[in-house]
Amino acid sequence: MSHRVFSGIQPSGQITLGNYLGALRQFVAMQHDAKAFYCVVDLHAITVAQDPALLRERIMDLAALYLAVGLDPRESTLFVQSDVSAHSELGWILQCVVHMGELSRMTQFKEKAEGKDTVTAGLFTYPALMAADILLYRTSRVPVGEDQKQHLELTRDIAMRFNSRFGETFVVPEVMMLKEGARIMSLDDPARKMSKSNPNPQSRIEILDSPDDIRKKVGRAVTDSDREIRYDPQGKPAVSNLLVIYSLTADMTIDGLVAQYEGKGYGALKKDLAEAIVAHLTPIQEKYREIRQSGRAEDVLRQGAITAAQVAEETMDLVRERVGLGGFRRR
Ligand code: AQP
Repeated sequence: MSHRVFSGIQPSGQITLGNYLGALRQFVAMQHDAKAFYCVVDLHAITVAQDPALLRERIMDLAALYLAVGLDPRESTLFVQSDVSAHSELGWILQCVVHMGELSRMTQFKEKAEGKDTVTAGLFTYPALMAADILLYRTSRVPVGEDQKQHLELTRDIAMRFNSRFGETFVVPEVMMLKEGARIMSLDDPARKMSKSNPNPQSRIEILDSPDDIRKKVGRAVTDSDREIRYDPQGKPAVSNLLVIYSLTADMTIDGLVAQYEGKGYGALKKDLAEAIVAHLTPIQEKYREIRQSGRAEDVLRQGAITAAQVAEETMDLVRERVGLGGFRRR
């Protein structure tokens, strides 16, 4: 077992096709030949205000979805971030390693803070907690979408700085991004990525959307000015985005799709795309409902928290020793 894999998703809304195609599907593919840890990152979700009862529901929704898409608790450790307190502890230590200037350059912070009167300190220091999540498990590979690339680069810098200051402690992780699908764009604006917390629900397909909602949302998706169906992310970003989604959900090449729709209008493409998404998501939704009703996810998360905490504590013992912190509980 050569690789350690870690990744997470925030329970900050209903999971989108962007989260699924860019991240979640990679989680499933990577669990077979690695020791994998997949987390519901609830501490990240509270960097913006969350309703407590809704947050709890969304944690369980996301855990059930992890299982429904094919994450197997016999292969992957599935757990909730706040159940392993080492995440917060290492997050603090890494806040004392990362620089204000580095955090200020993070584009996700700038985007999320834009237009707000006030934002939490947690939103600003989020990348230090994310670095902690990853480094705790001595992770070598992190499957993520493109929006997380900058945070991953900072994680690597933090790991290298820590190692050079305190001695070899952390594995410096590699980012794993798909060539296609790493950045699925909004249906209403192809200049913005699809996001679960976008206030406009028409901007995204949610994994649990009904077939009718999927058909309506795809039907209303913006398209580009001329009628030609071709793959050109710069010149025709909206249609190119639809082609990427189509290719990934129907498992067809983009070239094959372009040839298939030559001379046909956007209407035909959208109609077939909606059906491809419905066909792809229906079995996942069926499994999800069954798992959600069974209460199985709770048992998985309970066991996952125990396994994850053991691994995380081993790392923390070393970190405390390296940094020169306390340690009296164990003496
Ligand atoms: N549009 C996207 N295309 C491809 N991958 C995406 N991811 C997010 N959006 C897209 C990837 O999904 C994983 C989980 O993301 P997250 O929950 O940590 O938060 P995020 O990256 O900020 O995603 P959202 O959906 O935009 O959430 P909110 O609205 O809560 O901030 C990550 O691997 C991410 O790259």
